[in-house]
Amino acid sequence: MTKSRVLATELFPGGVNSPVRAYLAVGGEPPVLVRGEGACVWDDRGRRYIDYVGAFGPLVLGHANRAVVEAIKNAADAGGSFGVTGPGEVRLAELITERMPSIERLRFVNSGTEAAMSALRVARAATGRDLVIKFEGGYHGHADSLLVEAGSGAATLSIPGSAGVAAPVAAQTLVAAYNDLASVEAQLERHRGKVAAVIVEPVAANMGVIVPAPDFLPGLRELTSREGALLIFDEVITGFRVAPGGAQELYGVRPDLTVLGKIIGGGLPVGAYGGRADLMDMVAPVGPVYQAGTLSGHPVVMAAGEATLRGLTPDVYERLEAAGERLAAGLDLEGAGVARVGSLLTLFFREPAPRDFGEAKASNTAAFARFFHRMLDHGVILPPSQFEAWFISAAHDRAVIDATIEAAAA
Ligand code: KE4
Repeated sequence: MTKSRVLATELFPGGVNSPVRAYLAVGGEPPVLVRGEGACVWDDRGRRYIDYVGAFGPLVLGHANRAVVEAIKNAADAGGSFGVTGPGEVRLAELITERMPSIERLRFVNSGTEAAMSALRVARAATGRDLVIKFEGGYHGHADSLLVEAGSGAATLSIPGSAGVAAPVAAQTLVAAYNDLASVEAQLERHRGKVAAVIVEPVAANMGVIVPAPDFLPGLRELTSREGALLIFDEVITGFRVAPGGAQELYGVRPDLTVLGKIIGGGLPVGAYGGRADLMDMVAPVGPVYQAGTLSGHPVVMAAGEATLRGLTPDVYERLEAAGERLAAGLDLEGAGVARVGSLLTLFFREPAPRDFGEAKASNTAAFARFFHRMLDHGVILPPSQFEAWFISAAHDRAVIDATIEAAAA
């Protein structure tokens, strides 16, 4: 174990500041990465890797994108956070609301977790109902009420829910099956008049990528409208990645509230929640829902987010789609199946690619772990779990994609 790892293990639980980084699902010692540029990262021994982690989604333009770095430098040079609304927040919010018209009003926070928990609070206040429905394998951050059979880190660590979540809190969260409208209808019927909201990753990405069945998202819209529950799209990963207006544009379904993160901060800590103006006017200081944050809307974060969204031009989306298509077609491995939406994909060690969490869980995770290390040895670094998505950036050009395909076939 390297010296820095020994020190890290003494300083942080498991030596990490987020569980998935400990490589428990794939074994071995994580590299110590010290530099990133474009589609690549370098470790402390100078080894180069083609990177499909991309900070788990935010770096859709690649590492150290010049426009993003310049924007961060200029905002930092102008001084820090002033404790009043600044022009950077307004500019980024304008870009977000232009591209996602379902968001009439929004509030910036500092993580996807904060955004999701705040959106649930608004939903409960707006409906006067206590229960929420999430999906098995869905991950919306680590707020108590959402760590109930969560996906992502929890699924990777095989912990259904989490220790420390009070039973009465967990009891307020119902679980349905992704791509199974009947399971949602059953929960709504069983708890008629008591469900405040259904929260869903419109493209599931925390059980690996699971593509929504054609009737799933429209069905959720119809069921929640009929039952007087709100529909919340968690677009922390899909937002501005799978289409200029996110999954809600791609699939043509308008949620009541949207949760955002990752890309809108250009790699810096960020989250946002927003939607119908009547709902967002429930939030303090206008309405009775309290939510606050010392560094919410920080000028440097807003500048990074604005530069990133401005860098997401039609041409870049075409490149992201072409790169995703080429990579998916090239990952032709025995016993493996690829699920993809745009520049978001997962290579599952099961065939065909799973349609829900149950099928995803049945993937051959040992085969994934072997593949992960083989790719690492060939200079490609993947998210260290079968239950994570690979993130392609605008910097992943044809040469990088073809080198990845070659490494996978080696
Ligand atoms: P954060 O609180 O980590 O900023 O966002 C939570 C979150 C909310 N919603 C979705 C759909 C998410 O994917 C996430 C966080 N994603 C994981 C990756 N699957 C972050 C990586 C990690 O936990 O270290």
